[in-house]
Parts: sequence; structure tokens; C-alpha cells
Amino acid sequence: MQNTATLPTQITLIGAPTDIGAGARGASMGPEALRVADLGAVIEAQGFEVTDRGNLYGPANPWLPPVDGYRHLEEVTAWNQAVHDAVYAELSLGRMPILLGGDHCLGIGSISAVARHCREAGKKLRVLWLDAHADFNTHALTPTGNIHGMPVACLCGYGPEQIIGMSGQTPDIEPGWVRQIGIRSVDQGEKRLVHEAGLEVFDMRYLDEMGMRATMEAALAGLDADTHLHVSFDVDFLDPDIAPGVGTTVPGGPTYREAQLCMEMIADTGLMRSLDVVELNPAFDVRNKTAELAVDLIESLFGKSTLMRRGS
Ligand SMILES: [Mn+2]
Repeated sequence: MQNTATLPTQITLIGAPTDIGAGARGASMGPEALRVADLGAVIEAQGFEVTDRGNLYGPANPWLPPVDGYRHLEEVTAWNQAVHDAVYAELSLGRMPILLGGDHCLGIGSISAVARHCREAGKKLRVLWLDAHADFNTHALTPTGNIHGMPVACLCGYGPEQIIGMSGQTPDIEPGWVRQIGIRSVDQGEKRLVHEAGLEVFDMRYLDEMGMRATMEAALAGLDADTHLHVSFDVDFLDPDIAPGVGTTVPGGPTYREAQLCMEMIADTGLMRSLDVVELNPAFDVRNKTAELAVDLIESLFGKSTLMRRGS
């Protein structure tokens, strides 16, 4: 259904060049790869005004083993605080922030900022989590200690003190505000916690049986003009055949056409107010093709449709 709401006209790109929460090095090169693939110009061509604020600064990656079930907790905290402040500042200006990751641990800073903004503005929040993974691990459940597998749990209040409640309230968000799409790799203990918390997951089995259209209709149900829609786009959501440039490929993801439909249906709502693009890893990519694909899909998020439609 076409919504009458329109997107903000001013868009801000924020680079966060780090792989501090990841299990492989290289996501730190993600922001530049997206710029090389012309992200800013592509969004401008859809009729928006784009400002690139450049990159945030944070601690280097010391590449150490986990301590008490977390790798690099101190550095992860610093990066997320920087992301939180930058995203919140853009929302306060009435602009739409696009976070260029960086690994998915940065969703903690980004979405806690969105939650803070929504609380102050009296808006409802819906988070679409496009990912191969549920990212709902805790230090007790994680096999690796990599915090990029924990952001949804942290936002829902399951996590270390330093990185929960960044929005000024714990939990930052309710599990019921989240819809996860494309999930196909969940650790055993994590699965239990996902069920306990009541997270709504549209996994690949659901997608295969119902199709992308019915999946997105369900994930987008209940939105209204007072809803802030946040999209957290982990590039490993996509099938690795079309998107090899990620650190944690999982076979059996959405195809090019399914991903396009997903993005177009989000665009049709007119309600997207913030976006993360994370886990793009140029070290695993082939001639920047995954970055180009991500930009292509973001173009659809901003309203480019494959077919001409009446009234569009
Ligand atoms: Mn993820």
C-alpha cells in the first residue's frame, strides 16, 4: 500500500570505519567502498539533498581474544558512543542519517539514538533488521565473543552495562518493535533467547513458503504516520552468490529480485527515517560489486522502482 508520508529531503551520510565487533577484519573499509560506488550521487538523483559528514573517529582494532565473553568491549563502547551522538544530532536537525558501517555492533549506537529521538518526539519505533543472523547473542551464549552478534540483545537490555541503555533508558527498545527478515543462522542458545524475548523473526523458511511480498506485508503491518521506521541493513542478508563481500556469508539468502522487492515495499511506506548499512567487507569483495549492489538496493529504498507505476 502506498503511504502518503514523504521522506525527509535532507540526508546525511556518516562513516564509521571499524571492524571492532567483527570476527574478520575489513568492514572498516565499508564506508569508502560505498562512497566509491557513488552512494551520495545515487541518492541525490532520486531528488534528495545529501551531505557527507565524513568519518567518525574511534579506537583501533587491537584484535584480542574475548574477556568475560566479550571481545573489545571498551573499544566497542567508544565507537558506539560516537555513532550514537552523530546519529542523534542528525535526527535532531530533522535530517535522515545513513550510517555507513562498519560492523553490525554499531547498530547499538545508531538504534539507541533513534530510540532516544523517538521517545522525545513521541513517535513509535519500528526496526526492520535485514540480516542472515539474529544478532541476539549474549556473553554467556556467544561462541566467539564478537559483539556484532549481540546488538539486538543489547538494545533489548541483554548485555553489558556499558552498551545497554545508551538511549537514556534500559532497555533501549522493546523486542516487539523489531521485525527480523532473512534469518538463516542462529546459534543454539541464541535461538532459545530469541523465543523467550518474543522477537518476531521472518526466517528463510518463512520467506520460501510465503514469498517476499507476504513477508514484507506482515513485517510492515501496523505502521502509521506516527511511526519512525528504522532499517538496519546487514549486507550478509543477501545471498552470497550476489553479495560475496561480507565477513560472514551464509548460503540461501534472498535473491536480487527478492531483495529489490523488499526495498521497494519499504520505500512504498514513505516512513523510513534512518538507515544502517553494515558488514560490507571489501577485503572479501570482487571489484567492489557487493558495494555496487548495496548502493543499487539503497537506490530502491529511496524510491527508484523497477517498473513505472501510475502516479509515481
Ligand atoms: Mn548483523
